[in-house]
Amino acid sequence: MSSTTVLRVAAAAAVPLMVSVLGNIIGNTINRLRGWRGTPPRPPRGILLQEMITDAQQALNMNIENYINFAFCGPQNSGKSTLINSLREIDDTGVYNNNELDAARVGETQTTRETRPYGFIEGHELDFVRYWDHAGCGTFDHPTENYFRQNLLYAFDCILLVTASGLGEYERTILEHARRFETDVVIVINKADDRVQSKLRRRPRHLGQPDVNARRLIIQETIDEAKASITEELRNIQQEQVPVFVVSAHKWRDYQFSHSEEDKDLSMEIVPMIEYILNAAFRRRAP
Ligand SMILES: Nc1nc2c(ncn2[C@@H]2O[C@H](COP(=O)(O)OP(=O)(O)O)[C@@H](O)[C@H]2O)c(=O)[nH]1
Ligand SMILES: [Mg+2]
Repeated sequence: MSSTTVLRVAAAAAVPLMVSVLGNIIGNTINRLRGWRGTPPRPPRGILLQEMITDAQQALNMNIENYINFAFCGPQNSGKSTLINSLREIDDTGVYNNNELDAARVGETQTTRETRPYGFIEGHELDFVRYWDHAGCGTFDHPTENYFRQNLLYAFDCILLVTASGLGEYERTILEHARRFETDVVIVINKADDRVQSKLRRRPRHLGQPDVNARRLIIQETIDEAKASITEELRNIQQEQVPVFVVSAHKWRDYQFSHSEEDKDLSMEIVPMIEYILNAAFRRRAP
């Protein structure tokens, strides 16, 4: 076949989806969920589906039928905006039209003042997914009883509770309400690259730079230690079923550009985290 024939065949067929770095690893999970675009998530008991659809539209301008929506909550500075950017495979400077394709603003002086969605360009294989940078999370110590309901957190397919340390009052309240409103939630321990760095600094000099196996061992230790303390806290509040993912938003972003195995290893549990939330969305939408 000549190259012009190939071109003509490609043009006649449906436009192929852009395959992302993530798609190369968990393409099947993405495609399976894609088929459920158009089916809204199941509402929690006591809330009518139509009411949930309308409320989400009116309060947040959120379309829960045609998009899969994930909420990123957690204290300021835990890296929510950075994580959203890295999952969208852009750096922190990407600005398009001040719309939902912009980069989420990162850093202390550019905090999120309003809850807003970030998406993908049409034709990207994740173009049916919206990541919501949730405003106001963790800006107060004692979220009110109505916080979850007022912010319509139950209308999201899954909540990602991002923290760089342990569980405070805010996180515990979100967990409790998520259980009450039958909404999936995961805990994301971000900035784990910092923990690896401190471990490396403590490594005896005579051992030199770690090789691949030593590096992977250090990473696994970091993940295990970070999880052990959170798991203990979760057990104390009878929430041990909540999954915990230890990640580095920075290293996942680096990996988009470097494609180096080292960056991928150091991004830690980013891929299992995404796979988990996509499956959570699937469970909530598929009958
Ligand atoms: N070391 C490290 N720093 C991070 C990571 N993610 C975010 N940060 C830094 O943490 C700070 C706060 O990030 P930002 O995304 O604005 O947090 P937000 O307030 O939760 O949205 C910024 O200086 C980021 O560069 C990470 O994975 N590793
Ligand atoms: Mg932010």
